[in-house]
Amino acid sequence: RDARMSWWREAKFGMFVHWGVYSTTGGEYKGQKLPNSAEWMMNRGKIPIAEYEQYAAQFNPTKFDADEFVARAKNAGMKYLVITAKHHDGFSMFGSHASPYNVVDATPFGRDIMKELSEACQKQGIRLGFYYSQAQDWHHPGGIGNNWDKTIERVSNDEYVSQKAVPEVRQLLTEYGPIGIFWWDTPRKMSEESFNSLHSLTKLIPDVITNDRLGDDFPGDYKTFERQIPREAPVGKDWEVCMPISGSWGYKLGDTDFKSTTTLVRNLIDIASKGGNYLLNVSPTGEGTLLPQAIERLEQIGEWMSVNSES
Ligand code: FUL
Repeated sequence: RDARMSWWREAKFGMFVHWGVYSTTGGEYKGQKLPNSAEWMMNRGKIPIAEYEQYAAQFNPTKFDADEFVARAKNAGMKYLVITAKHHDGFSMFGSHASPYNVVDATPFGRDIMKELSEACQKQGIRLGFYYSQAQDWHHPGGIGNNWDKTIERVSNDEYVSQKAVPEVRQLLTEYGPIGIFWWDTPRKMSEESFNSLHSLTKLIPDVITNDRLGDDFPGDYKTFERQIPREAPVGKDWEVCMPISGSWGYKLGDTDFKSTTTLVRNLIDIASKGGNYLLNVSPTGEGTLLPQAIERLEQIGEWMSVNSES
């Protein structure tokens, strides 16, 4: 385990990326600002599945350039990148073989974003990780979380896991080059069989590291803290703090809550000095680029890093 964790322990700083269909409207639904982070748009707006699919049909981030994107992380001193391969809305940001509701088959863009990032990461020596919402899936009739769309005929959660989550996780782990991290999110009650089938997939790849959000009985390799830096480091545990650079994880139109560069650097020092990692989230827009506020901060952190870090 120590051998597997060593690069991660040294990495200290990574980029988290929340990007999906919700980014096209900046989290706004019919011109309405919704509470919570933008990636919760479908849930907050109680948007029917068929209607939300129309946003996918508009997803066309033609300004996205994986090499440039990864270079921004690298120049900020980040050593790894974790991106939402599938968030709670159920939309797969890669050419899924298990669900046609994906970026290659259901958008005008038609490009496999995860593949492009994987290639760029390999070229630039950045480790790639995938965020995957294994329990909540508001699109699949067996996924957890969508209790507002009454028009769909429900199937069992086991069916969702075996037909969508398991094959997608397997595909992500085996067809996208070396994967450093598998980042589970929002654990919910599932059958033991479902848990085990997901868990055993990550075990197939001996090097892959997981966080602690698959389920209560699966501590993973490290503990995730969300938005908050612990006052004291957890004893005898690896840990990471994930935090959005602004107020929202997904791109939110009119977001003015960007943290200052000073705050971000202080957070990094605070976390690193306690032995943890900092996973700082940025939010590409529907066009596939970052807002100038994020770019500026990443560049300033990079300047600070080049003066103050060893490598
Ligand atoms: C949460 C999710 O519900 C948020 O949307 C976000 O992905 C965050 C990192 O984890 O619990």
